[in-house]
Amino acid sequence: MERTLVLIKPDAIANNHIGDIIKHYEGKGFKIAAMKLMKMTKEIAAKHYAEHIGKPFYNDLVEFMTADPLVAMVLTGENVIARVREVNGATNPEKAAEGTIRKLYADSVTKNAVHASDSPENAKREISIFFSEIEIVG
Ligand code: IDP
Ligand code: MG
Repeated sequence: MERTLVLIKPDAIANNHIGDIIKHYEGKGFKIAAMKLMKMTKEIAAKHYAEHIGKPFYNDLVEFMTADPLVAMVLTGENVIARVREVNGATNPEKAAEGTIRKLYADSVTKNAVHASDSPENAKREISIFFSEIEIVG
């Protein structure tokens, strides 16, 4: 069964949308294999967002992601990596399709409610940043 890393970002938590967002994933039949509420450190951010270091939005992104708690989770299911990104919607919520999590709950292109891995390689890499294998069931 495929695994992906999802983060419910600090804006969505501040707006009380943890339950709403989990409902979207459960509604699609994905299973939660690991989950925790935590704060992202600058060190974790630099690992997780390594591909974005040096981009114009990087500092604002890290500032936002490390300021307040987030929820990290591992979801499992068939083709879960691609399907969760569909459920999440486009990075920019103004361009996200109707009914997607970002369309419904995101504040802005940076404060866009959720993160999900974009490939099997990144899913494996990102999951290992947030969870040890014994914390993952399924
Ligand atoms: P993704 O989250 O849809 O995979 P990425 O391109 O991987 O999008 O960017 C990572 C995160 O960086 C986005 O989710 C968003 O929070 C932020 N971000 C991406 N592009 C921009 C931008 O052009 N301006 C501001 N923030 C951005
Ligand atoms: Mg990405």
